[in-house]
Amino acid sequence: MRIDVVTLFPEFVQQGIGFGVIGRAAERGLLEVEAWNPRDYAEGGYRRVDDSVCGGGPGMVMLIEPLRKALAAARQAAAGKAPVIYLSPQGRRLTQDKVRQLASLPRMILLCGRYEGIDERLVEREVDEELSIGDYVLSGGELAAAVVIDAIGRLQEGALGDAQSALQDSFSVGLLDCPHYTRPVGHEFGEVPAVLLSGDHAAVNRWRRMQSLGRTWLRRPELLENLTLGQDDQRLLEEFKREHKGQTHEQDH
Ligand code: 9WO
Repeated sequence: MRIDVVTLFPEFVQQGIGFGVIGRAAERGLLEVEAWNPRDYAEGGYRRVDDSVCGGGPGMVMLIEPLRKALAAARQAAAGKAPVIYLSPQGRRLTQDKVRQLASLPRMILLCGRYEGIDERLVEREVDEELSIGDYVLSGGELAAAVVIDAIGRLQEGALGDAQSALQDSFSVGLLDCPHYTRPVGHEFGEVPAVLLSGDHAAVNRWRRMQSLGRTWLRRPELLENLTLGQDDQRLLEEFKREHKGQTHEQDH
């Protein structure tokens, strides 16, 4: 997959893909990321990329022309249709389902804003989709773009060592992940749950499923409402609830 990123801070985005699973995916050519700086397409000695907000008020808005030219350059750099995705708090929320859809595309263009954002006329004419990674405001779209690249990059065929890993991800089945442990089995902080040392794979799988269901119930009950649990899952969740008597859905702190 190829991802072109239009950003005033190319290094910012490139930094996000240098390490671990995504770094290896990039090294192996599974993922190609190139940045395009609107500053390089700006006019005049000052190479202006922003101007004051129409209607007054503090802050600056990114100019149409440098962004339009950077987008055109990004589009021409590789063959194939590429959706332009603008990262902003006004976008639709990114979910793992959406990540999976995007991961199946051959290419896309991520547009990062700075300041108060970009001129809405550019959004209307050049942006196919506005995406948010969560309900908070950053100082620009770059970290959000890095999040999208990371989430998509690790799903590229061959990026994860174990082909099963992506299937077992938290959220791939709509549930939170179970807890994990490693050695030593006995530690000052406590013991590893005995079932994980039993060698009984069926029992281990049941325990993990119960933990996933239970944690989802405790921490993200709204996720369970979107699922229809089978009879086995319902029993496991009831067992978890019995063992966690007294605990209830976590309230807002
Ligand atoms: C700035 C601002 C200042 C005063 C009052 C409200 C304000 N909103 C913004 C604003 O949204 N600035 C954005 C900064 C403009 C677009 C790029 N920026 C951005 C993207 N911040 N946060 C994101 C983002 C992207 C995706 N998912 C979550 C957040």
